[in-house]
Amino acid sequence: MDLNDAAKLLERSRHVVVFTGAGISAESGVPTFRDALTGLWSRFDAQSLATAQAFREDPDLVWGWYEWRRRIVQRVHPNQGHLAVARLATLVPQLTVITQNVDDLHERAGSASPVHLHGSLFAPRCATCARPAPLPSTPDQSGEGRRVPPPRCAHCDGLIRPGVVWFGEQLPEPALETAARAASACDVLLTVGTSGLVYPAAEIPRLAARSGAAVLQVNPRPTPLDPIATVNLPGPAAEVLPALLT
Ligand code: BJW
Ligand code: ZN
Repeated sequence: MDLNDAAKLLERSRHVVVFTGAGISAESGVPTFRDALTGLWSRFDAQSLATAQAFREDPDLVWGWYEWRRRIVQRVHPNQGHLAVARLATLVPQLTVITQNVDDLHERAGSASPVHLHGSLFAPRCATCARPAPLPSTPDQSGEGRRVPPPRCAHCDGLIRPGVVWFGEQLPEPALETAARAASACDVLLTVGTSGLVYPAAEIPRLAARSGAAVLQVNPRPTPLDPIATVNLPGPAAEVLPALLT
């Protein structure tokens, strides 16, 4: 099967799930996690930044790191990959966008309500009482590796934490449920720019494959999802996705 066959599959499908990871935002200038030279985990230690324990031990370091990443996302723009995903919604009867990304580039490209499995950089909440908190309106104090003290909760004075899902934390139940339901009901799942290493999210394309859906994978590099993919479309998302829709 090649790009043309994959395009035909998409065209004829009734319910498409698009499952995205950091790779779809790479060409916008948002760093991925696991790419060898440019990935965040090649320069930063996940255990000291992306766990609840890290936040308890050094809230200023963790909050500062997420502020730095939020400011990067605010400065960049959706790319042709995000735009193609938004356009796909107008070409098939039903489309569900499921993203592991904590950026808002799908929304800004015009995808109505992507399911965020790993939360968002733009939805901070209280670490104590869990109430949502406003984004800081202070001028940008962030910078790579710079400590920034987190704001305090207006209700209970607890520390405000980033609204993302850290290692060892449960994924938001409604998001995971919606994703699992869509994956088991779709006829095509298009996985884009994910290493497929992080669970339970990586179960989503596997679930679709077990339920009989065709799995189309867009990624410049091999991933553990290669064996379940009906077709692998190697290349950057901002090139392959528009080509798939023409
Ligand atoms: C391009 C491109 C271009 C480049 N175009 N492509 C089973 C087995 C082993 C371990 C576990 C397991 N089940 C659970 C675990 C533990 C853990 C886990 O999965 N660990 C593995 C890493 C080993 N999972 C968890 O801890 C999860 N929680 C949990 O299991 O809770 C259980 C529980 C139960 C009951 C009570 C309490 C708990 C939570 C996982 C949360 C993950 N969080 C992060 C950070 C979010 C916050 C933040 O942003 O800082 O989410 S980690 C990071 O990885 C982030 C991403 O969403 C996630 C996935 O990464 P993604 O998107 O795939 O990016 P990369 O960088 O890995 O890959 C990029 C890809 O793009 C590459 O393939 C490139 O080739 C490609 N690419 N340029 C297209 N231009
Ligand atoms: Zn609170």
